[in-house]
Amino acid sequence: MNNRMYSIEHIRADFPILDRQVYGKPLVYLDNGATTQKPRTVVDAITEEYYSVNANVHRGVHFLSQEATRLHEASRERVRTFINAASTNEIIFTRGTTEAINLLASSFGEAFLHEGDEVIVSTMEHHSNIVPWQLLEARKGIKLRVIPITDRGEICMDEYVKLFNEHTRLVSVMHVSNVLGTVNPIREMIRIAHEHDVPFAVDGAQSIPHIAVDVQDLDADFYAFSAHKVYGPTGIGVLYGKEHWLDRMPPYQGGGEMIQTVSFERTTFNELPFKFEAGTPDYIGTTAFARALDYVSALGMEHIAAHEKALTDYALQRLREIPAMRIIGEAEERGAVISFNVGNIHPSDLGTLLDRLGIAVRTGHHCAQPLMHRMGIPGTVRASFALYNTMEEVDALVAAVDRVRKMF
Ligand code: 7TS
Repeated sequence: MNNRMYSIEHIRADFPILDRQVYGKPLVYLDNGATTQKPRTVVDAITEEYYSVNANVHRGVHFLSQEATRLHEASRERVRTFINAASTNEIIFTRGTTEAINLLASSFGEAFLHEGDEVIVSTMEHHSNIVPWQLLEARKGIKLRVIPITDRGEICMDEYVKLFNEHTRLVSVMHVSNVLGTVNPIREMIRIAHEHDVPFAVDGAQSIPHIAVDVQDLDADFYAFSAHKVYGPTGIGVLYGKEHWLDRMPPYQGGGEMIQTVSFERTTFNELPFKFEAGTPDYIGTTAFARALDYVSALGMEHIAAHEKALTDYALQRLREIPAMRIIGEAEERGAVISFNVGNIHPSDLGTLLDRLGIAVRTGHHCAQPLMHRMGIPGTVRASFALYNTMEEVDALVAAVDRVRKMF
């Protein structure tokens, strides 16, 4: 590691769970695509705020309420700087990526989608970026158009371009695949969509933890992600949206916080971002989320990316030495996710036996059944890396996979 600050021992000491044993073996946690472990600073933020600040945010005149509100809104500002949004009005707190995309589908759909309109997604999408649009197919009679992918697991750009027509209203595509590891050419895809005057939404669930994202530089119209995949708490996420879109979109849910005045004759809605945040927000979670972003920023996204690339390159090289190994996803540009199958061993059998050896991986369809269908497989075993994983853990994975292979 060329960065002297990137001390893996010090980093691992920040994550108490990494010292755990499972079945009497040291835990090798390689399920970071599903959720990441939390550093002490994030967990401490939760207890500190409950012990010393807790009070409902906004509207309150008393001291604690104002302090809690200040922390909550400072977290919004922290998210804004992290993705370089132009304004905190563009940062909507949600429960996660899934809720962010549902908010978008529901509200953008209400304002801008009509029968016969088309939304473009890709074959490799997570169900979170398929099903909300399918609900609109049923409710509003819109049509989903699907970008095909190559055998290597890359977007077919020629086919993408051909999908645009006068009915296209939105493109919604993932930045990084949670199965293939593919880093999609999002910037170029956004540019093409904008050439057709079509806005572009990005599912950033798997990119935010791994690469520096600048929404203005990408020119993304919407960008969705979850705190828990970037070392933050569960139950918090973000929908970034350009203000000129959010301004024209109706509320997603009704309730407290999102209103200006309510009467039985006429109710008026709050301004951005509160228009989209009905009810008491998870203000404890947002504080902890901001701590998580501080944590990764202090390490430096570029150093995290370099560390994870070294892990991934090494893992790919070592895994390929195993007989009957099939890597699913051979994209040129790839992130810290490796899916594979070995011979005819069912992925869930392989995953269960790896678990017994202390190695936590995910198996199955990874909420991407259309992708599994495209690749002609029932599922994969997936190892996904984080900033705290080590080369020794890669060795442990490879040794365990080879051991299981020999058993079959
Ligand atoms: N989009 C992508 C690309 C994802 O990988 C996930 C979660 C989601 C959306 C949904 O995020 P949530 O925080 O709202 O649940 N992916 C995974 C996974 O790969 N294994 O478990 C969850």
